[in-house]
Amino acid sequence: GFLENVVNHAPFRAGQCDTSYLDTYPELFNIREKKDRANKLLHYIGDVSVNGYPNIKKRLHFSELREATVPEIPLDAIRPRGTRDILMAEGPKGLADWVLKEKRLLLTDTTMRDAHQSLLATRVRTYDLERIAHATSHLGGGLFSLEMWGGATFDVAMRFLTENPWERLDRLRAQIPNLLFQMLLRGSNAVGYTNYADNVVEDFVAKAAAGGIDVFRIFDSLNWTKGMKVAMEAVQKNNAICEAAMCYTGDITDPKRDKYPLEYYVGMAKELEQMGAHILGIKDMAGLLKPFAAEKLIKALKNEIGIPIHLHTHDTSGNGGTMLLMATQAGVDIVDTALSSISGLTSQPSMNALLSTLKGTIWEPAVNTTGLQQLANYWETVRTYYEPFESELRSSTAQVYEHEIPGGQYSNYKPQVEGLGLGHRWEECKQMYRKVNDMFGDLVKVTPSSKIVGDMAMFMVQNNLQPEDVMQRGQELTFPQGVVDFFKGMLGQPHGGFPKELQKIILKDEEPFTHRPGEFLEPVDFAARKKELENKLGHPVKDRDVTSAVLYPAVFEEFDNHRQRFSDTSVLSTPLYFYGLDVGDEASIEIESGKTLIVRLTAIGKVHEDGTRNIYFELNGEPRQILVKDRS
Ligand code: BTN
Ligand code: 3PY
Ligand code: ZN
Repeated sequence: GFLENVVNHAPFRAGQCDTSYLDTYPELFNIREKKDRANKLLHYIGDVSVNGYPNIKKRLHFSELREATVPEIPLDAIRPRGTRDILMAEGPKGLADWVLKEKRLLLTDTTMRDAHQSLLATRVRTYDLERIAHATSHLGGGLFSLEMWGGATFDVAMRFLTENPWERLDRLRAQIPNLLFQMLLRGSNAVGYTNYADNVVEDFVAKAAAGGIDVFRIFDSLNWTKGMKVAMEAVQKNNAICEAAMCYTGDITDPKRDKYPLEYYVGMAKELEQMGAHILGIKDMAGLLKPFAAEKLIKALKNEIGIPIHLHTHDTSGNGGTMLLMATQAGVDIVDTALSSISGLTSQPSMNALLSTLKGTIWEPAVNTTGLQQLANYWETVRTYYEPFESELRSSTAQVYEHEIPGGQYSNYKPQVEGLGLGHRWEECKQMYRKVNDMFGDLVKVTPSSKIVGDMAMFMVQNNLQPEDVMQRGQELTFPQGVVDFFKGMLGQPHGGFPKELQKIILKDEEPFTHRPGEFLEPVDFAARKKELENKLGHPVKDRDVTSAVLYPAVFEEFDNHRQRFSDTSVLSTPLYFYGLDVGDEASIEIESGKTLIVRLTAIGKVHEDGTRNIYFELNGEPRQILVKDRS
């Protein structure tokens, strides 16, 4: 209206008028900002309505998706005292002692991180997490922790969901002050796929701890403890809980698979305890730990170490629930499970099912079974929004003992294989994954070493190569850069070393090194990076966004461009964000607390010569028209 005309008027914009009144009352400009925001969001909605969300195999329709029911928490309900209250009172060591004394089995709920990383390609948005957060803090009262950050979520939030991972942390922390927040940290690779300079890892941990992460599960993708030290010390320095994890691979019950026997794990566990871990994590990322192996492992560890044991697995084979039961009987302290509707297959075993199993036993967890069912019901509906990201795995499969693909990689690997046009050779890619593992000397495979194996397998399938071909004609081949860097030692040293002959073939004339990569990487000058970034983006940035940009330079910039162009699209519901509207659909958007926009798509105009279309909306009952490029 009038105000818009004024602020767009050239003399006004050039400052050729007395604006002291406006300077005195900056709040007058809020209207403009809100209008601007509404306009930007309409552009996003118009764009996604016309062009769809990039790279999804199936488009759903806004009007066909149901709103998920959020369990009602009475206004006067008192939030249950939780594990975070214990941490606040007793500190990390006190919390670990409390765990040891607790006879009941403790549960971590992975629904907000690994479960959807493993079933839905990490695509669950902050919107859906935040809506259930308050109810989770009440109904999840007796849980040990919520795993809700880290792993692939940091990257995927920016890259595919165009949202800020730090804001996700803030928004969840604000709603859930009583339960421990847990993240997955890839040691020297932080939340990335490559080793970073030590000060980058230290900076990241400090910011994550300040943002509200309590438990850091730290691992190294080769079980190389040297690659964990910097991160572990940073966590200890920030007075958070240091859960140092060893990754489980192979099979300790198979005498033929003797590279990783029981003694290997006991030795590593002792080392991690000596390095100051508050909790020992066992990270069975692919679900290879079989029931009797779990019994053997937990019993041995309970005899050899004095810190609590936290067991993580994936239910890919369908043996996950049985395995957790054996581990429970053997004395494990904490296990990872997911709410039933987002459990099973490549995700964690079902929490709700394990609860029924343990009912009436000495291990029965002190949680609200009905409440956890209500939370599972919420996620059952929310999951339908993400259908295009589901893998085609419909039943559990013992094939995982052959290919050994981690659950968190599986649901992302499939789209990568499809993206290369190799969808019809998926079976071959899985088998090649194992062949590459054996060729590489039988590795611990977990991000990022798993990505190296996966990339190499895709490369070999794409180029019709077998391991023999690589050994014979490798000198002529150009290998994926990640594979070359891996053999150079950029991710650290694998147990037993690299296979020498293959290493020569892949590195050609380059010399590998055996030092810790972090010792050689230049420390990052954060102040300089901040200046650079602000100059490039043309607006001020927060310190933690500098951290994001240091970890993921290109991804962060693209995310920032999206935000400048469309404003914060994390306020859009998930159906709206992925699928836009069809003509006649109406959606409400709460752009901030108490401020709601009602958007109705009234018509989509014909394509113009230049490929644009007019999109007609009603915004709070007023007609609005925008121009969108049709990219079809
Ligand atoms: C894994 O690969 O082990 C974990 C899944 C991570 C997937 C993300 S999606 C974007 C990025 N590019 C990749 O190739 N993988 C990661
Ligand atoms: C990750 O690092 O993202 C994982 O989930 C590894 O299992
Ligand atoms: Zn996992």
